[in-house]
Amino acid sequence: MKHLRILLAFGLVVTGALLAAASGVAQAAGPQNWLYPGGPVAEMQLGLFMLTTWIMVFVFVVVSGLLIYAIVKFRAKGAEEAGTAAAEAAAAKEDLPPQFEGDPRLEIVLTIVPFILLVIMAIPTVNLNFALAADPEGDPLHVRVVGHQWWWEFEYVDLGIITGNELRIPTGRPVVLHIETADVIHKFWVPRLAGKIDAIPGRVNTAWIQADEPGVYWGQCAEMCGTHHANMRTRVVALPPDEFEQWVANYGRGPVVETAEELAAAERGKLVFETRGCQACHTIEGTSAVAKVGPNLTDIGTRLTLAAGMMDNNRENLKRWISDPQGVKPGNRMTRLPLSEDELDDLVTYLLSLK
Ligand code: HEC
Ligand SMILES: [Cu+2]
Repeated sequence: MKHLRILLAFGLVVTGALLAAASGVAQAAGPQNWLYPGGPVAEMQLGLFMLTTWIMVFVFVVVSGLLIYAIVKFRAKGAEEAGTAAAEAAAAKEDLPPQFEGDPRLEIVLTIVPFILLVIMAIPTVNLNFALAADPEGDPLHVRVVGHQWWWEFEYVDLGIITGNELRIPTGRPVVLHIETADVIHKFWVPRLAGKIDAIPGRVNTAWIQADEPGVYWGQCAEMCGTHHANMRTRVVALPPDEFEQWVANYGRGPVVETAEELAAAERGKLVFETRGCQACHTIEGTSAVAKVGPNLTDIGTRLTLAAGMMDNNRENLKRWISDPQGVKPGNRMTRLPLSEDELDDLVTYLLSLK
């Protein structure tokens, strides 16, 4: 009985230490730390994970505790002199322990306890699967998500908006994602908002996310999809509902500039965009460019990053990207077009004014 109490105390100490470590990890909120959920879906998934983890920790502690107990308690006495003739003679003389076969009480316990533990895990697992497969309550926003090598396309089916790599959503409102791929298998994953969801050729997988607080939630393609799998990132930008509505209202309104000079440059830049090859692959609302090989650039001036999260979106990086896309992201599907320094300047002024 005394040993059992020591064992129990040992189990409690180990479990407590693990708990403390786990909550420390959860609080270290990195941008992709799924232990730090940013909405109800990730929270429910974390809850289930924690439940199963603690059951596993309990099993581990009990089993290894019994093992340690048995090793210590039933170790060969006088093992220090093992191998000597005297020790062997002593061992041979020692009586064998009582011999018996099976123990029905022990076997029943060893069957029932794991069964109960599995049931405790199975019920919430099945429940959560059904809960997440059902349509969320409230008035969800529907977004078609399409994986491309190596960028993401987001189409707001009810709003007539298409963006790339950056998903803007209102806080506190569920967003149903209809996930597809244009080429190979990808996997949409924004760890702080929900677990991974496959993008499979010929299929549409549905899932929903919701962000409770405004902020930027990082994502990463989670299925090896070619050279730039690691550079196929995404940002979910959660905005307060009125700011989201503002973004929706501003979408496609054309250049937003401060001076007449800038406006003239943006107009020239638009012409470059429409006539020098960009229109063969990109769309910008309100221009003659309607192609869909690359990301829709209608709101490119509002985006935080370029080339699926590879670099910040600013004047310098945009110039670098347009003048040498293959140098920045070798093998990606954008070609370099010959432009003069002035044309490039005007083009970048135009793109950054689209916000
Ligand atoms: C042959 C097709 C093609 C042409 C021509 C092309 N692009 Fe692209 N563009 C793409 C593709 C594909 C991507 C996505 C690359 C990636 O991230 O993997 C892209 C990405 C971009 C991005 C980054 C978008 C984002 O959300 O990260 C910008 C900006 C851009 N292109 C501007 C231009 C401009 C300006 C021109 C004309 C000078 C141009 N592109 C010509 C195919 C093209
Ligand atoms: Cu991918």
